Amino acid sequence: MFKNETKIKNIALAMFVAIGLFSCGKKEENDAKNYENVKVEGKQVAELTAPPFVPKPVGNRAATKLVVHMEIKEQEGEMVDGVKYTYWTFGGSVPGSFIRTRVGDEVEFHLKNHPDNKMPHNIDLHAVTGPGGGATSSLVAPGHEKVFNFKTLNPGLYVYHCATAPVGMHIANGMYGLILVEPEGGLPPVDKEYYIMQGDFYTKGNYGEQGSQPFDMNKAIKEQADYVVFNGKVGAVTGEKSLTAKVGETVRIYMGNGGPNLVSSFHVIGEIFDKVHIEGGDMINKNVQTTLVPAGGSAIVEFKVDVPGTFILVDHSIFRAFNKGALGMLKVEGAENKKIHSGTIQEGIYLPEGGTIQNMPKVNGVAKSAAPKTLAEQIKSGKTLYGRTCFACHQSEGQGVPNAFPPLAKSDYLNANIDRAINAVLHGLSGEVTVNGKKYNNVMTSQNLTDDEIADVLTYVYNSWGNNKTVVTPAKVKALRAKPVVKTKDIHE
Ligand code: HEC
Ligand SMILES: [Cu+2]
Repeated sequence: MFKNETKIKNIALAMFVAIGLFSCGKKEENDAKNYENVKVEGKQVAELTAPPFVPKPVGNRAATKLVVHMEIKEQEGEMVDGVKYTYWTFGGSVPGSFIRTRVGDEVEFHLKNHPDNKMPHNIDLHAVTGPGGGATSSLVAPGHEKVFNFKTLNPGLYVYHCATAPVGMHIANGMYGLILVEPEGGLPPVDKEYYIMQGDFYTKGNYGEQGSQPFDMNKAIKEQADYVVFNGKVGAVTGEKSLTAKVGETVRIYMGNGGPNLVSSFHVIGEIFDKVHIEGGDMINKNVQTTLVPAGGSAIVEFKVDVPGTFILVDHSIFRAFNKGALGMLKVEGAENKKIHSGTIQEGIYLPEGGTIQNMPKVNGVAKSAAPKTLAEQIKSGKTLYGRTCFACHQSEGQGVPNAFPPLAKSDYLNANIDRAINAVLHGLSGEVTVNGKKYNNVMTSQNLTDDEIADVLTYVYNSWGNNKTVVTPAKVKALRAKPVVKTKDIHE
């Protein structure tokens, strides 16, 4: 009896689910059908762009026959200063060329494998309805070209990638990109559009190990990425290569994730996404802090920039950002808006994250001095302070982290100018600096320490790891603190 009742319930449930699925499936089929029957007008060659740029919007144009010429190139590039890596690319960049289509377009895809390449490749476009997303019809040997056609039936932002065995290896070497299928009439216009794609890389040597670094299959299988980057390399979207916008503009980022393994928690420090096309589809979420971009997936994010400054793009799995490369920059120029952001010591670029992580409780900087300390006492207290504040970035032996945090050990920058070092701790430091011949372009937050503490910690640093044994007195720090902040390129970019 009891058993029977459950049975009936289960049958009812199954029917309900079946009807639900059926009707849902039917509707989607109708939508896709609509586009299947859209007539195309004329023929044009698709504009392709390398990241971080995207081709012109489709606007109001009718569906057309769109010819895509995509060339595969295996080429050496630089993962980070001094680290060479052989990338396999669609169109000569990682991620590959951005393809922009309209729903209903008939795409004639020419996939060319450069004669100098060593491997066969193909392409699986997630925007394609059909076997392998095109992969089964596009396998192409070096020195050959394959042509296949498809019709775009579903609007959205789609990943494409190589799907030649071993698939993971082809993707890990950079073989992915984005294809946008705009809806009829195009996406609403915005002021700036950019193309960013995350990828994880696996090398024989660890992060920053110099020289030519081959792909490491074992690390890839274990998902132990040495590099997690935006647009194929560390620093592809920082410094001179930062994205730019002006106050008041709306920025749209086409964000993809090639993987092969890791999902991205995409976040822009100091901004809130006004709109997110979740997973690159139709559904729009609003007022989002961090959006998840799956491996082999995408998102379209939009936000208006209201205040000037440098906004940092990160994968909020935050060690990836600060230690593996998943960090980009958007530089916004224009007038301050004190109502939205008051702007404090560091002109407000970075405090939401860096500030809360690193700041010690605010003190007013007045030295509560007792008797002056001996050098040994200063070093002892400085060592403790170092472990509490500087250690996180500059590391235990002052060795720093390649391409992220400059060394304090034998640092020519430190040893050359004491005032400058004191100012860095007092006011923070951002913009490009060169330490021991290597360039850094990152943000050090101000440290909120008293004059005594700054004197001690710098004395400790100067008397360790081969530095020049300077003794920094609280009086010297006090004198510098009293001076107005000079907005040089070092402090303010
Ligand atoms: C949040 C990470 C972080 C912390 C904490 C930090 N720094 Fe820095 N520091 C940096 C970064 C990043 C730079 C380079 C800034 C740039 O690129 O403009 C830097 C640069 C410096 C420099 C100049 C460059 C060099 O290597 O000689 C000195 C000196 C320095 N820091 C000292 C300190 C001291 C002392 C402390 C602790 C009181 C400290 N920093 C805490 C991140 C940090
Ligand atoms: Cu391939």
